[in-house]
Amino acid sequence: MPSNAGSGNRREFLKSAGTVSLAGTAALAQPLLGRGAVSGDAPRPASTAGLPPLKITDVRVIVTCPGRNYVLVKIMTSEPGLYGVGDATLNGRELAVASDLEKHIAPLLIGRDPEAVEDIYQFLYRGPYWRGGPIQMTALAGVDLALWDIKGKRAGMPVYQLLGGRTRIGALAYDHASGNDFAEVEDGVRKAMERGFKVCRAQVAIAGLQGTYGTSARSKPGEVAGPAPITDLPSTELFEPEPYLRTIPRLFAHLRTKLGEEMELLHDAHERLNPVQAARLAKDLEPYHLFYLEDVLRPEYKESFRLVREHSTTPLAMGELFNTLWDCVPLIKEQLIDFIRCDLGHIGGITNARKVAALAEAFQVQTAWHGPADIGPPTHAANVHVDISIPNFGVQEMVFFPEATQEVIPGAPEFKDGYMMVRETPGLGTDVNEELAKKYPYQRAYLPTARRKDGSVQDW
Ligand code: KDG
Ligand code: MG
Repeated sequence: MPSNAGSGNRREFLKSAGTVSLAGTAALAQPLLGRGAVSGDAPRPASTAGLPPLKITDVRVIVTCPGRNYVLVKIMTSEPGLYGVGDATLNGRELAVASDLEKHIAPLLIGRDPEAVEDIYQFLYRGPYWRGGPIQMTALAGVDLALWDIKGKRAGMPVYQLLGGRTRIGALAYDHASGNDFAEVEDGVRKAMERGFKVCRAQVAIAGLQGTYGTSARSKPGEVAGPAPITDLPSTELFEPEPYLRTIPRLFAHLRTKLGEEMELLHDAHERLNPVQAARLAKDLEPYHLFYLEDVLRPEYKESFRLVREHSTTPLAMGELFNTLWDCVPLIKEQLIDFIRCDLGHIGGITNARKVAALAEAFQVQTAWHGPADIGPPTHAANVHVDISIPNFGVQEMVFFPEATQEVIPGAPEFKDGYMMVRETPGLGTDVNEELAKKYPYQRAYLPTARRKDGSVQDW
């Protein structure tokens, strides 16, 4: 499989090859903007910076389970050895996205100019008439990341350079600490500190409630982000707001008493509260100076953030369940949040994330892109390329991928002294080993679900 290395030489070669092959052809005689070659294609130039025109020749969708399910998109081009790899993983609905890509999106891409990244984004977002939604926007993200990867490789530059160049050395990263009691969580935060993290998320099991969000997937602090247990059908957890609301402020009181003020701490409420409960939690957590409190409300209830804001100065973060730029507008323009936490893999990729970041910049909101284990290394790489090239980056959630994942999908950003670093290779820096991927076939898996004690459905 061709590697990123040497693409500079390839570029030089193609520049000269392009000049030769185009000479005397009709392409040179055409005006700069000719008609597109495929249905609905953008007007395309006869050449780009002396390189011959490029076409998408194939779109491969790779579904693999090296520890957990991932969906990768590999876009092949007419330039020998030049391809891009994107990630289109949507936890629990992987096959729906894979099918959207294979059946609906791939035929639209063949023959198209892969360099027209924004145009392809617009075409795939507005073209089908039906907009948004996690399945469509995850598929779009897979395509978008692969196209940025191609663009970077063709330019001979890491993607962050194409986004404007470095604004910082690396992306401040946060780790996850969880446990069955306060002492276990404290131990997890200490381990994170020892490894160089300056920010850590803290989640604790709630006594009497089995399987609280954030505590079951990885009970031992310091381990790699373990896969959620692969079960044929979803598990059911139990949630009651009152014990949760009593426990979490006590957890942070414990952590501040034991660890002091130096370590930055945050907490994910995971969309489980109603407005007045959310306001109470934010208020009760004020003395412990969280870096932020995440997802206190469900994404449907954006206006309820006003109530939370009125009652507390705890910084708020929201956004992993948003799918479009317009989902972000209400919270950002009223400064109802401090951190926008979209998932690049579910909001259409880098092309849309840049716009979200720019919108946020105008309202003093910082970014904190979602970075869990259930999105693949190309999305983690994309996160960091954006993080290190924008002015209003806040913090980056990160995971350490298990060995099998690293072998199948190499190139995830590296962790160094509390920061995430992308590789300095052209493109995103990630790849997929298609042969190895075949050894790990898809396994049906669901996210857990949750219910209240009376049996009614609860957000997990
Ligand atoms: O698939 C769901 C996870 O991505 C989500 O539960 C993780 O909330 C999450 C976080 O903040 O990482
Ligand atoms: Mg979250």
